[in-house]
Amino acid sequence: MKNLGKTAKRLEKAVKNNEKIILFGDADLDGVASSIILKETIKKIGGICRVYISDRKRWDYGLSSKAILAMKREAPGVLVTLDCGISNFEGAIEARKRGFELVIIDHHQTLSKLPKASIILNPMQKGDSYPFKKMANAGIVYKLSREILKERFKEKERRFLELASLATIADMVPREEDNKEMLKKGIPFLEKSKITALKVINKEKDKDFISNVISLLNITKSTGKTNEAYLLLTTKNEKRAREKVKKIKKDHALRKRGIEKEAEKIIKNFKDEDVLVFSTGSFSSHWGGAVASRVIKKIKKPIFLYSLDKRLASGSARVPSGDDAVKAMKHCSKYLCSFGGHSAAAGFMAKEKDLGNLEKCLREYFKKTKE
Ligand SMILES: [Mn+2]
Repeated sequence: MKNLGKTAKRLEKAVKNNEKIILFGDADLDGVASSIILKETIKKIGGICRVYISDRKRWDYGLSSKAILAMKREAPGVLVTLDCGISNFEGAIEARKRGFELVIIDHHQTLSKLPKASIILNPMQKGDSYPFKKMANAGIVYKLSREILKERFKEKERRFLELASLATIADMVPREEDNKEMLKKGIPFLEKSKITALKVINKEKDKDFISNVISLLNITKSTGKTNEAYLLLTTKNEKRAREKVKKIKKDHALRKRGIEKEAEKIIKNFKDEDVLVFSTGSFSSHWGGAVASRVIKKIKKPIFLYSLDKRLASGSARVPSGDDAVKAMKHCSKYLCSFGGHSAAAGFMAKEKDLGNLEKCLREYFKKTKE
């Protein structure tokens, strides 16, 4: 994989030279698992790093300028993005301006250009000959950790396998090749997990235990610098884990009702002649993806959902298999401030005044691809 060795060497050098390392992970389980694996890897070779988990509500998606501002007092240092960054052009410039050296570790599709970073580790980038492109980000970080720890990787292998497997399932990447191999080893470990929080969640030896964990932990509340999933997966204190699980379960039930209601509303209003659902709702922007996922299960059409805040729309796209949301947005990029993600699930930001044109452009694009 292009830059795997280079990234490992850069981090080893940073530890040796006592440089500050700051990890910036995406908010979902893949971002959280990636952050935990890399943090513990760096700790194992004697380094310390600060972890920030994206707070999409406060900072928008990914490595935004707002996120850089929130981390500015950590500069100078090596800032590593995990499960985000590949489409954050402004954030990359802002990071450099604030005195960070930027290392991007991401698995999302690359756009027509790459952000300015010191190193980019992403099998999707041009010139990367690694044959399998569809790992979760935590799957890439798992390989990076093995590269850094060498023989000592064994001591962490089980925990990292559990975390990376959880992320691989949560991110819904295809269960083929490297992913299949990982899950073959990882799932039996997960079912008898040694992670304190997972032991607490699996008290009743639930048969849907893994999907239960994912629905509880994939979207959790921010706690300032990190989020509830991060804190839960890193605590060794069983009592604290029990309390946190109880709270997360309560929030989750509430959120689930909100998401279902919103999805039902969109499904009810859907007019069959449409090739595309383009809609706004009262959901907060970080639920958009969950609502869209629910809607597309019923209505097998491309769906773009957004919520508006200060004339800026932030949204989630889901498209049926065979379609490509990122390609569609590349086609309509002049009406978008930013976008990125995977072919089946992606995110975007657009100015309110461009939404009409964006919708028109997307409708035309999908109509054409159906011809
Ligand atoms: Mn991911």
